[in-house]
Amino acid sequence: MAVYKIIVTGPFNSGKTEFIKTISEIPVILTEKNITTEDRGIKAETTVAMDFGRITIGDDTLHLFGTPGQTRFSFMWEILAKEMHGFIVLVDATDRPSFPEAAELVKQFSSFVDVPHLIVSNKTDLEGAAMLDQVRSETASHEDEEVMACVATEKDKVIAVLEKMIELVK
Ligand SMILES: Nc1nc2c(ncn2[C@@H]2O[C@H](COP(=O)(O)OP(=O)(O)OP(=O)(O)O)[C@@H](O)[C@H]2O)c(=O)[nH]1
Ligand SMILES: [Mg+2]
Repeated sequence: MAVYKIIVTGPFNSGKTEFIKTISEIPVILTEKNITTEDRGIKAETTVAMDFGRITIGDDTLHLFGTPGQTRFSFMWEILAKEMHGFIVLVDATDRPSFPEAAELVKQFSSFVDVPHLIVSNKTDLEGAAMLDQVRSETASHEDEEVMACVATEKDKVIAVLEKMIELVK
C-alpha cells in the first residue's frame, strides 16, 4: 500500500479540474473563481489556487493536486510540486496554440522535482482534436516520450491514465 502525490497541470482550460472531479472518491476541494480577464469568453470560472481529490486504485492511493492554468497564478506551481511523486501535463488537443505552453510546463515541473511525468492529450472526443503524434511532436522533449489520449469526462479513460502514472512512479 503506497500513497503517491500526483500533480495535474497543463495550460488554461485543458481539463485539469474536470479530470480530478471525474475520478475522485471524495468531494473535490475546489478553488474556482469568476474569470475577470479576457479569458472569460471561454468559460465562467478558473482555478486560482488548487484542486484536491483522492482515488485508490488497487493497493495504491493517489492524492491528486490540480494546478491553476492561468499564468498569473503560477506562484502556486512550485508550492504544489513540493514532494510530488509524478506529474501529468494535460493538453487540450483542440487548442493547438496552447501546445508550446504545455511543453514549457513539462520543462518547468521537471526542474522542480526530478520525477516521472506523463503528457496527456485531452478532449480527444471533440471535433478538431489534434492527432496524438502531433501533440507529441509539439509538447514532448524527445520522440519516444509517452503521450496518452484522454477524455477527462470519462472515468475509464482517466483511470487508464492514472494506472500508467502509477506504473511510471513505481
Ligand atoms: N468535450 C470535453 N470537454 C472537456 C474535457 N475535459 C474538460 N472539458 C471541459 O473543458 C472545460 C474546461 O475544463 P476545466 O476542468 O475547468 O479546465 P482546467 O484545466 O481546470 O481550467 P483552469 O483551471 O481554468 O486552467 C470545461 O467546460 C470542461 O467540462 C474532455 O475531455 N472533453
Ligand atoms: Mg481548473
